[in-house]
Amino acid sequence: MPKRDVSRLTLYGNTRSGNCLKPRWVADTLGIDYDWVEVDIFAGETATEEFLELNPAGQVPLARWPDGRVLPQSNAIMLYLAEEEGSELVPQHPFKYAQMMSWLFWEQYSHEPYIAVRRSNLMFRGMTETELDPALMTKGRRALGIMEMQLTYTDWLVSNQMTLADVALVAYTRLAHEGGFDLSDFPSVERWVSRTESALGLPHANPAEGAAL
Ligand SMILES: N[C@@H](CCC(=O)N[C@@H](CS)C(=O)NCC(=O)O)C(=O)O
Repeated sequence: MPKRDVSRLTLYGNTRSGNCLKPRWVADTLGIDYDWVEVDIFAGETATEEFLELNPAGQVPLARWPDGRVLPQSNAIMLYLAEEEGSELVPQHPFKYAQMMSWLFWEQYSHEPYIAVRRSNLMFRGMTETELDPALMTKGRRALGIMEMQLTYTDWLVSNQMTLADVALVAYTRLAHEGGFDLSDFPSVERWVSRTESALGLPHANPAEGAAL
């Protein structure tokens, strides 16, 4: 990993990781300047002494400011960037704010551990379908079903516009096909993925075309 003389926000991340792209999309959407440091997880770059000094958890994404502050955790970084900018990605109303937080916690505990992990096992860890824990598919589909229930009735997960809940959840939902999930079983989720990708200015992650980041 190159050493950097930071003079502005630095985001350490890997562009194949949905978690890492979340804060990058928020920074891009809000016009926040940053330097991106690509970290090769599989080459052990999150386990070097230099990186562990920045984040003892040995994980990306990680935000670092010139004054020495560092912040891990994708959802915390997104939230901080958006709140600092007074962005509408964060609802003002306390209950809507709490609803957004509810989705953010749910994403980390009940969505990412199944959908992202299944994708990672297939895409990056060389596992075959038969080697995978069957619970990853069952619980991942359950998560998609919960999103479908909400998105059947509303265009966005919270409120009548995109919030950080949508940004967090689209990160791996748009790549769910790479984990073997068939989004055509969840038509409202599929439409919401396109809507959110358009709002973020992202290319559509088309299953037929393979990975798009
Ligand atoms: N809850 C964390 C998860 C971060 C995470 O799992 N990062 C992975 C890449 S997606 C990582 O750095 N893995 C390296 C490792 O655990 O050694 C977040 O949302 O930022």
